[in-house]
This record gives sequence, C-alpha cells and structure tokens, in this order.
Amino acid sequence: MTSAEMKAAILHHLVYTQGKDAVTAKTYDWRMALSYAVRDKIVDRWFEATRRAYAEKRKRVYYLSLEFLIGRLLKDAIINMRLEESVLDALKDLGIEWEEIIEDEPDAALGNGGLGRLAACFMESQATLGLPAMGYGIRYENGLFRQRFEDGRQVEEPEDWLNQAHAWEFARPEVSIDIGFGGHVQEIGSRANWYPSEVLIARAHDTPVIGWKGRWGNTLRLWEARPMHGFDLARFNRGDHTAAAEPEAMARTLSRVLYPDDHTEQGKELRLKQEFFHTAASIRDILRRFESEYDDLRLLPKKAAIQINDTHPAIAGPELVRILHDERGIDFEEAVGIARNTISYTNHTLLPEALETWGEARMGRLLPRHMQLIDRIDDLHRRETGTHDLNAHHDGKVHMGTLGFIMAHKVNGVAALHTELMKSTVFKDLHELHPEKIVNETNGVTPRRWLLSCNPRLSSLITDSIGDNWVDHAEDLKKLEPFTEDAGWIEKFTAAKHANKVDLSNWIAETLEISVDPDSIFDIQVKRIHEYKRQHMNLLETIAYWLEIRDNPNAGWTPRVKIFGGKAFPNYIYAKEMVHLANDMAKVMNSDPLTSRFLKVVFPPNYNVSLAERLIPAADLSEQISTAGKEASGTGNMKFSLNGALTIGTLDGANVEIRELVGAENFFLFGMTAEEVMTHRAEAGHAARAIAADPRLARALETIRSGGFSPEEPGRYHMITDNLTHHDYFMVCSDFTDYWRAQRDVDAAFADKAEWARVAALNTARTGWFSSDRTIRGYMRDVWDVEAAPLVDLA
Ligand code: 26V
Repeated sequence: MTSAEMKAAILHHLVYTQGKDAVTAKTYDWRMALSYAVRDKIVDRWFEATRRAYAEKRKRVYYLSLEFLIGRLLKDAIINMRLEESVLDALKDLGIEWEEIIEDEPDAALGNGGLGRLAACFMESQATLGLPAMGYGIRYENGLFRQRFEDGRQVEEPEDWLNQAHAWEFARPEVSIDIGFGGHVQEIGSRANWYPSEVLIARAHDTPVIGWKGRWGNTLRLWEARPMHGFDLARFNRGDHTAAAEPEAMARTLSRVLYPDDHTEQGKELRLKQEFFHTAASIRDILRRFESEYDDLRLLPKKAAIQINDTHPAIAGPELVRILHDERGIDFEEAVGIARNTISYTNHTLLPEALETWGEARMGRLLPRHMQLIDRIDDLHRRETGTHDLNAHHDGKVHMGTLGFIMAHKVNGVAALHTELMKSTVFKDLHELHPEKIVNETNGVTPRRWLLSCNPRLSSLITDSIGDNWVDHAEDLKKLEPFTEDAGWIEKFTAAKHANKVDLSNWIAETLEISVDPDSIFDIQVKRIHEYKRQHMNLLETIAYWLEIRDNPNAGWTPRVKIFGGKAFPNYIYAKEMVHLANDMAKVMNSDPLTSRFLKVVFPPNYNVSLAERLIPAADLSEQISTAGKEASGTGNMKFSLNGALTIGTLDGANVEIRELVGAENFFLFGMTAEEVMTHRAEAGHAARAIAADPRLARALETIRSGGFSPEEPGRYHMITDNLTHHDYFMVCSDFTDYWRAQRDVDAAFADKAEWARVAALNTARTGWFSSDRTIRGYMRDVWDVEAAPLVDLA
C-alpha cells in the first residue's frame, strides 16, 4: 500500500465512517480513521484464512480463557501488516503526530497479569504460525481497575475502555446463544433434561488477530451478556421506570467486571456465573461450527482441541459431556471419552489459595445437572483407576483442579520447575495414576510486540546485523553471538539501550516530575504486587542501601534508579501497604540531598501492557525475586532478558531456564531453592534468626518501624514489619542477606560498562527460545496434535 493510498483511506474513513470533517477532527477521530484503514487490510487476510480453514478441513484450536490482556492493538496491527512506512508518511502529510495517535488508544486490560497476557501472546503466535485457532473470552465492560495514588495510597477507579467506540471489533448479533442457570433436572434413565430457571443471552463480538506479515488471521471472540427479554415496556408504561430496566441491568452485570485475582476470592456467585456463561457459550459455538462441517460427533477430538486456561473454564468438561450425552444421546462413557480427548488443561499456579473450589450447595443450585454429572465423572474415574478417593467432589466442595485433570487428556505446567512441582505436590496422586498426562510447555512471549514493536532501536540493530528472519524465527537471535565480541557493535548496542533510558528518563521527568540520571542502573520490578513476588524484599534492600549511602555519602556508590510498577488487589491489604511503603520511601529518598544523586525510587501508577512496553526496553536489571517454588513461570522475566537486561533472581519458574540459556555466569542468582524453602520454613524462628544475623536487615526494618518513612504515623507499616519479624512465610528475611550480596555483585559488574553490555547483548542473543511461537509449536506437538496451514506472504 502506498502512502498516498493510505492517506486516501484514512481520509475516507474520517469522513464516511467517523463522520468528521478534517478541519474539526480530533486525535480520537484520526485514530479511529487510521484504525479502520488498517483494519480493512486485515479483514481481507482474515477472511482468506477463515475460508482456508474450512476448505482444507483443518483441525482448530479453541483457547478458552477468562482473561485476554491484549493492550493496544493499532501499532501491533500496523507492524504485522508491514504498513509502518505508508502510515508514517500519510500521517506526516496530514500533519498528525504518530505518538499522539498511538497513545490515544485505550489499553484493553481484560486480564489481571501473566495468565491473561500469555493468552494474548498465544493468539498472536497462533496467527503468525498459520494455526487455525480461536480465542474465547468475556467482553468485560470494565477491565482491570485503573490505579491512582493518593498520598501514596492506591486508589482504584473503573477502567471504561468501551466508553468510546472500539475500532477492532465486529458485533455479531446473529451469534446469540442462550445460557441457562438454576432450575431443575428431570432424569430419564441415564440422561436428563435440564430446565433452567434463568436464561441469559451470550452475544459474540469478534476481533481479528493478524499474524506476522499478515499471512494468517484468527478470531478472538468475546461474549457479552444480554437479557433474554429486554426492556419491559408494559412495566414502564405503568410508571415503574427503574424496574422496567432491571432485567437488562441484571444480565449486564455478568459481563461488567473482570474479577480481580486476589487469590483469596472464594465462592463468589457472580464469578461462577461468569465462568459458566463464558464456557457454555464457547462450547455451544464450537459444536455448532463442528456440526456444520461434520455429522459424527465422535470425530470431535480429531477436528477440535479445546484448551482451558487454568481451571476458570473447567466446567467445559461436564458441559461437553452434558450436551453429548443428554442432548445428543451418546453413551455416557463414550461422551466422557470424547470430551477428554478434546480438552486439555493448563495449570498456572500452585498457590493453595488460588486453586479454585466451589461449594456443592452453590454449584448444585446454579448448575444442578452439572453437579450430577461431576459425581458420575468421579464415579467413572474411580472405576477406571480402581481408587476410592481422589474425587473432584469431596469435603462439600468441587475442586476444579481435580475436575480439570480428570477431564483432560493432557495437563500442562508453564515452566520446567513448575511442572515438576505439579507432579510432586498438588497433583501427586493423580500423576501417579496418569503418568503420561502431565507435560511441560514453558511459557513464551511474542517477539513482535515484545522486541520488534517496543524496542525499535535494538530491533533495527539486530536486523542490520542478521537480517529480519528473527522476527518469526527468534532462535535466529543466536546469530548475534559473534557480534557480542565486536567492540564497535557493542558500542551500538549500548547506544540503543542508552537512548531508551534517555527516553524513559524524559517520560519520568514529564509525568512524575522526578529527575533521574540515565547513566544509573535502571533496576526494574514490574508485576502484580504480591507477598510471594517479594517487592518488600526489594524495598528493604533499597532502604539498606540508602542507609549505607547516608553513612558515607562520599564513597564511590553506583547510582541506581529503582523502578516499581504494579497493582495490588483491591482487598489485599498487605499488598496495598507495600505500595504505600514504596511511595512513602520515594518521597523521603528522592528529596534526600545526601543520597539523591545515587538513589531514586520511581513508582509510576497504573502499570499495564503499554507501560510495560515503555519500561522494559530501558531496563538494565530485571528483578525476578519470588520465593522459590511460588512463581509458576513468569513472562516479564523473558521480556526483560530479550531486551538486553540482566536478571537478578531466584531459582523459580522460568528463571531456571533463562539462567541455563544465558549462562550461569551471566545471571545474578541468589536465595534458597524451592526444596530448601520447604525445609527451612518448618524451622521455627527462621525470621528472627535471619534478622539477628544481618545488621543491615535489622536496621532497615527498624527504620520502617520507627517511622523513618512515615514520621506522621510511625506505626503505619506494623503489618509488614510484624509479619516479617514473626512469621515471614515467604522467606524475605532468610533470603535477604544473599539478595544484598547479589545486588552488590550487580554494582561491581556495572562498573565495567563494556562487559556489562556484552552480557546484556548475550541475553538478547540467547533468549530467542522464549518466543511464544516455540511454546505454541510445543502445544501443537504434545497437546493438540494439530498442524499449521502452509503460509503465503502478502502480495
Ligand atoms: C485466580 C483467581 C481466583 C478467583 C478470582 C479470579 C482469579 C484469577 C486468576 C487466578 C489464578 C491466577 C494464576 C496466574 O495468573 N498465574 C500466572 O500465570 C502466568 C502465565 O502462565 C505465570 O507466568 C505466572 O507465574 C503465574 O503466576
């Protein structure tokens, strides 16, 4: 597409789609016009891919996820369609700022964190690989809350991304599916009829997902909840205005909010309703498509693979069995077999408080037939394995992890260590019965968004050096290794990183009014705020460093900027205190004349996908410091490494694999192993002993306790200090001393600029394996048994 054609397309959409005159058009109008112009190009490729999937009778993959953290889509689309040149030229011609347009797009935050972002990366990789696939999710009216700080405290505001037209979606009112809840069951022999007492409509909204070079496109289908009967005119005419709108409001609540993953949220009826709504609509849609192409349901596992992203859609098993058995008349055991061979389940956490269970009373009330079928599935599983316990339904609850496991042919972990821990802890007994079921598929990230798009300087250097094949064959980044021995090339690499740091420094100055020195170590920890992720250990180390500088301000300190980002679950008080402490520390430290040359603390609010794209390319040091055994994988860790940051981290999640790939000598390792954590935790008084043995730690804790960062309220952080002193389940104190040691190793290493840059470049060269293309190929081979379509380049 030429620049002139692009310009004409933008102007066309501005006038005829957006209904605006170029004279009065605002940034929003131009962004919509540009988005429609780009979307037009995508649609052709998308249709072609969809038609081919049907014509070639290909097996499809269905990715069921309650979360898709897609972020902004415009730049992604332009890059994948290779339209940047024509778009940049056209915008220049029209006198429109590219940055301004890009920044105007709302960040679609239909997810909490890693699990949702992984789903988004998978969608992009599936499209890039030419794998016929469809993502199914919920079209939350309000995504994840927007975070603000008020006097350092987190305040949540609703995120209303759908307040303005969403350029990328197509509403499909013709795809409307009835979803029932409650009511009663009438059994007829083995089968039953279910008469729900409440029915809602699931309406589809489709967003095309285009792969690299536009060679393939798939669909992300998001469900909106609508009332069965809309507005009650009779009631309205009787003057009962509010009541007339009630059914509509009730139904809409279902797709209104994304549940915050607070790891303690339990038994929330609305959440269970959302899960069933999402799953039932998706399963219906999958079967409708299948039955339009084939007439034998026994072929389902050959033509469809259903992946459930954590247990949130795990009701898919019983629901599929219900349709096959009750509605289509297939024998119960055969129905279970078909469902199992179609479904597979990904586990994303072993934290006990995050493993879903539903009370039998609630489940029986809301899904009476499913409750019966779960008991029959348990019964069948007992007969198959000769066991008498290990039921999904026990102790008055339905355990969704067990149900997911029993109803899947494959269950996967998301990093090597995590998968081994699944086998030895949470799923130990089930694993012994089904030793072939658990497989590992280490997570990945799409290099299109997480290198090419977010880091144009480094990307250009890479492409100038080895060509652009790396973009969809990221293992090609290995070819950079010889360049890391070339001093001239390392200088260019350093220049790219430095320019990224200058950009970030300017942004920090403009938005937060904090001045930072781009020559400092940019030390970044961005992720959800959680005790197991141990932002407070990072804070303690920051305090200890600050105190040490104050003791001796003229020693040769290595300047650091400590950057934090992340949201605390609204009712996770401890995590909110961690946020508050970080902000209180920033206030004190950034204005300390003795130390502020050497140490700054920066905590931009509202960490999201777009902010990650801004921060990660500017990082020197990536903080991946979770208590070993607790972080299933991590995916931020991969993004940092790919963008040439060094990692300070524990042997947890995918850190283990990152360290193996980049080389142990290029990784700042510290802390206990998962095994050591388990034994150490059993030793009473571990926290007190650790504090007694490390004066730096003791002093840092004492500084918080005595109000060093909250003089107006010295006791403000007693929750944190008391917990760390007496309990410390996550081993902050016991790992602190080694963490401090590793941080000082970082200082020493950073002193040798050229050597640091060489290692940073090695990180980029050696982490191509973490492309989500590789992950998806793994699922295709080990889990889905599916092949991609051969791809043709854009004309
Ligand atoms: C639990 C709940 C409980 C009910 C309310 C809503 C909700 C939402 C999510 C969850 C489980 C979250 C599990 C999760 O996000 N795991 C993360 O998955 C990433 C991708 O595999 C992985 O990199 C992270 O290490 C892991 O914490």
